[in-house]
Amino acid sequence: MSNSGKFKLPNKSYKGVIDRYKKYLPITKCTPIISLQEGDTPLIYAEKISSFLGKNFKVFLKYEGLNPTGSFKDRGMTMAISKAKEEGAKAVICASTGNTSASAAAFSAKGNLKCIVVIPKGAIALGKLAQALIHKAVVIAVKGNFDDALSVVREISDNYPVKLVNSINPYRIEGQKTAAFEICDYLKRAPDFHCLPVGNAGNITAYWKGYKEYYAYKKISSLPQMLGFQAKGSAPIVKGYPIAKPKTIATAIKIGNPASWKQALGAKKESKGLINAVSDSQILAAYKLLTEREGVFVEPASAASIAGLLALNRDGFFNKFKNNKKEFIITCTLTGHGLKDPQIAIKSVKTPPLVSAKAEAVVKIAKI
Ligand code: AN7
Repeated sequence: MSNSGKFKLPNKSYKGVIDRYKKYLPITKCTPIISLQEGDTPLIYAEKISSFLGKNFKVFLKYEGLNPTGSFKDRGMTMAISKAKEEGAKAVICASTGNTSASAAAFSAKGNLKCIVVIPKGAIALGKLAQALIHKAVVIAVKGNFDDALSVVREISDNYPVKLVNSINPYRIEGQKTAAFEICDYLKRAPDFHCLPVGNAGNITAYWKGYKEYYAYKKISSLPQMLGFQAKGSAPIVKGYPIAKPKTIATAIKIGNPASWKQALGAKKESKGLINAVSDSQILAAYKLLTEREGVFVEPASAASIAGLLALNRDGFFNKFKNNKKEFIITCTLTGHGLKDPQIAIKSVKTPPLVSAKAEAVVKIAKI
């Protein structure tokens, strides 16, 4: 819908998730579509990880780090910002562990909205903070954690003319469900299992909604079991009570009282799935496995999908499906790009050696 002057966009070019899936989304002819051509992310076959599980397993990585702001949040944000524009909003607000704020800031820039971002002090990965700031959001840190920040923005949006664009906003969930559609369109069936990290629990809610809708539309004939993973120090859903002081190196999912807690439990129960916890060291091991063996760079929270999958495999969860004639498809959402958190990447590797600028010095160290 953008005004591109005399230049006509080619008709068949990709225009983002709202344009592709408008039939399944609550938009009207009057909705101004604010898009950065988000979505249409690759589903990468993970050869090494598949081999860990066994011959009749195929593991695919839904690489959401390739969205325009580097995370899955863009799918929901195009909907939330477009609907905010339709409703005449002038400003939006969110609390964030980083990715929501980066996405809200970018889509607000595109849609000419003021964007206010409330973040927990000192708990945002560097790349995400840079994004919110460079897109000119008003960024405010609070002395508290994500859950405190979320209650502040809820109160503000209840009392002032600013639209809340956290995943409590139902349009966020609507946009995010398109990831499930893409997976089914690509595979031409539903996966048997779907693994993903769980923080505020919006994404597991959205995927499950997407799969159920595609099933209702007869686009797929089965539903996956949803396998969600929280970080051990921030695992309220696993423990069954809110965590006052959540802890984990995966700052994106450092959340003690998820807004979509009930919906996440619904997805788990209806899909006969589970929500488990993985330790920081399991997350880091999966993070390294993805980068070193699969060539895919994600942020730590995203690696929780793979950490959880490998832990389930080790514990025998998949044993009853092994050596079966049927082929099992497992999809894992990799929610954010590795460049979001360069500090953790640098911390988890050795500092490169410094040698004189001579061929023999490099050859010696590189063992050529
Ligand atoms: C990379 O940006 O909550 O369970 O404020 O950034 O839908 O919350 C981010 C969450 C997983 C968890 N992976 O998804 C925020 C925020 C990454 C994330 C999650 C987030 P939800």
